[in-house]
Amino acid sequence: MKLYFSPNACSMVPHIVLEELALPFTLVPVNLKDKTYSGGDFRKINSKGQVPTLELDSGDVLTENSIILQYLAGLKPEAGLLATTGIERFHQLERLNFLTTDIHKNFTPLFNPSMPAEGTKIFKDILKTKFTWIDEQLKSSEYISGKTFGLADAYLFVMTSWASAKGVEISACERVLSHHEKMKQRPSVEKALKSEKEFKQKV
Ligand SMILES: N[C@@H](CCC(=O)N[C@@H](CS)C(=O)NCC(=O)O)C(=O)O
Repeated sequence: MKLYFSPNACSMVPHIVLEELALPFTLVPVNLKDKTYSGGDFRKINSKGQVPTLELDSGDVLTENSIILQYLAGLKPEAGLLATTGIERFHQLERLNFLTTDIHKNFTPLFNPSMPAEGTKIFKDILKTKFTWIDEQLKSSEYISGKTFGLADAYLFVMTSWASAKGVEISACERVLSHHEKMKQRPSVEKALKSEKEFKQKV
């Protein structure tokens, strides 16, 4: 499999999951500004020009983070990154969906250099509310996916990294912050951070 990615982007989530599942994969960096990669025009791989994009050994190409994550979890269901049956599966997907939509997409304007300061404040305040909701959920479960590490935990790790990079005020979200510290200790997260940092240094 090939994971088309950009360092520190949301593609770090499937990167962590690939490491967690110990699946064989190659990382292919994409320049999101001009939509190019080592093979030329990235839009020929994913016409939306977005990462993550997963190219399977069959040549099939999957896009949309939550779909890629569910596909990967399904390759090794015994790893327990997503419940395979029952209502628990749907509760885990609820959390994942909240992270990929309500949280992720409210960060997008903060990456836009033409966003005026008033707009930035509005999105930061929205995000603070969303992280506070996540913090509340972590009162009753150690992981945002439930009793054990799951897909949503890898997603939350990347979103919390963005909160710190973009100055979203989440210092009161103590459980979110300790979740982040705990995630940093996972070998899969350590490996993904290290290799993305190496790619970033090369760019
Ligand atoms: N709907 C997509 C959104 C992915 C996304 O927003 N990716 C960002 C990087 S974090 C990206 O590729 N941005 C460049 C662009 O949208 O042109 C998904 O869930 O995978």
